[in-house]
Amino acid sequence: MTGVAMLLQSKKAVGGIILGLLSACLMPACDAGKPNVIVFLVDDMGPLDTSVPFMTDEQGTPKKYPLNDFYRTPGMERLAKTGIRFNTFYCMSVCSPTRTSLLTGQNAARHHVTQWIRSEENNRGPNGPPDWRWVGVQDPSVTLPGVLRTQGYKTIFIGKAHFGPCGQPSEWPDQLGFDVNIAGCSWGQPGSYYGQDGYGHIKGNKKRAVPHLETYHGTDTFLSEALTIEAKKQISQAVDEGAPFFLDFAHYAVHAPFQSDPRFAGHYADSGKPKNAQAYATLIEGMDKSLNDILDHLDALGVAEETLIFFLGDNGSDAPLGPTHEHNSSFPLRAKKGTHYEGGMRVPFIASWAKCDPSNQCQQMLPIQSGAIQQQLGTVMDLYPTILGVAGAHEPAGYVLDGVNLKTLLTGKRDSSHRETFLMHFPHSHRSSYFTSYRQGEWKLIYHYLPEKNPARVRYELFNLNTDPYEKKNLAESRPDVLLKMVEDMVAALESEKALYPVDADGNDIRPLLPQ
Ligand SMILES: [Ca+2]
Repeated sequence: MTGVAMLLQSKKAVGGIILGLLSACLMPACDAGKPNVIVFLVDDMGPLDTSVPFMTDEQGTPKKYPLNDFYRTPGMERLAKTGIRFNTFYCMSVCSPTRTSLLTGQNAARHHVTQWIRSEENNRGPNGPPDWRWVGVQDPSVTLPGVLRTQGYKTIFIGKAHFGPCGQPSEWPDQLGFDVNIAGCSWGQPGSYYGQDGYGHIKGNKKRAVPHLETYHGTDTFLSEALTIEAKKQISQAVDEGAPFFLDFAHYAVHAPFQSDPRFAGHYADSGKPKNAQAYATLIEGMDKSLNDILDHLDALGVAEETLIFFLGDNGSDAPLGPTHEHNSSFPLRAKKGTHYEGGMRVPFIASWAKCDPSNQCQQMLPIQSGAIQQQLGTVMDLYPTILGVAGAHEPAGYVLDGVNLKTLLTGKRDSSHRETFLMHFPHSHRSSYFTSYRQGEWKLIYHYLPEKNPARVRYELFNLNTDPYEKKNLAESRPDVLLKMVEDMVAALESEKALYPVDADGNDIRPLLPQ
């Protein structure tokens, strides 16, 4: 080889290396095996608060109910077309326990954030366990964003946090593994949804004024819109920086106060529904516009194909449509937020790539069945292992997980190894007080520790959700065989998760009693 030829060859080699480095730098996040992930969390949204049907008939075909015709959610319809939704997806019955399960992949019975967190004082209630985790989760090394951050993800929080009380590190998402926090703090509701009110800083409930959004104070920008503008900015910035991102976009909507969003009020004026129910519907529609805007923005930036979206509510519906324990707010489901019935803890859930492209490498890694509806149950705890799975990450060594990876269920197939159980433990006082509900296959047990303090006034409620999905007929007395087994299995589940029990006046645990 001549000297010139050698020089040319070495130049070519160097050029190749440089080109390789450049293409690695410019490589879309997905080619590196790390898709962007957005959790789009809606506060207090139930599975009937949408024009997308989540209920199914006996053949598993989506079935519409009157509430589906009342609400308008074209953004969710778009996401349901590209993704898969779950007929049965469970969260805890109130905010902070669900949000902590999302962060940790653990059940509330195990992480011990069993009650919603009151910001200024410990709200364990008269018989609540003294050691419940009012201070929230404090260790960022085990949280979902904390682990994703070690994998090169930029981690962004926008909206309502409600992870911890005032004065604790858990008050602020950027102490829990998020690089960026906009509008998240201890508050479980906004001081006001109106920009003219400064979201509570100028007018409204000043003790719950939303932080960080001063730019919009005194304008007509509704809170859901302001958060969306901020989310789009953060997405653009993360894409510019070239790192994959994890965005926990947690709307304050549709939690009370039920303030009407003027952009959508006209759609419900002739509905015949009460004013606060109309206002609630405008909050739903504003949240839905936000989803649509985010999908458009991802598409415009050219990252929709490599961005995975998980849409869900954080507890059952709080729609102001009737008595707490009856079949109104989530008809045909029974009851609403905070209760032990299905309406208390069933939420809408959709998983989808922001834009379908089966040839995309990331989507091949996690194929999602478009337009499908999954009949097997999922829970909020499952998001932690599912998201770590797509990011190629693992939970910290020795860490105990209660969630399972939903990968197979997202393909629309049946997963015979998937557990069909859900334990929901609530040892506090609220709309439903001092209960554990335990779903196992077709059966659901509700155990009341202090039956005299609950509207049910019974210790045991037992429903067969196959034959009685709307919990109308208590079978506790007519099926003592099933009742005994369900109580035994519930006790075993509580013990294995190291649950804390309600206590009596002397501070002694009130443990579950087996039926006589
Ligand atoms: Ca909530």
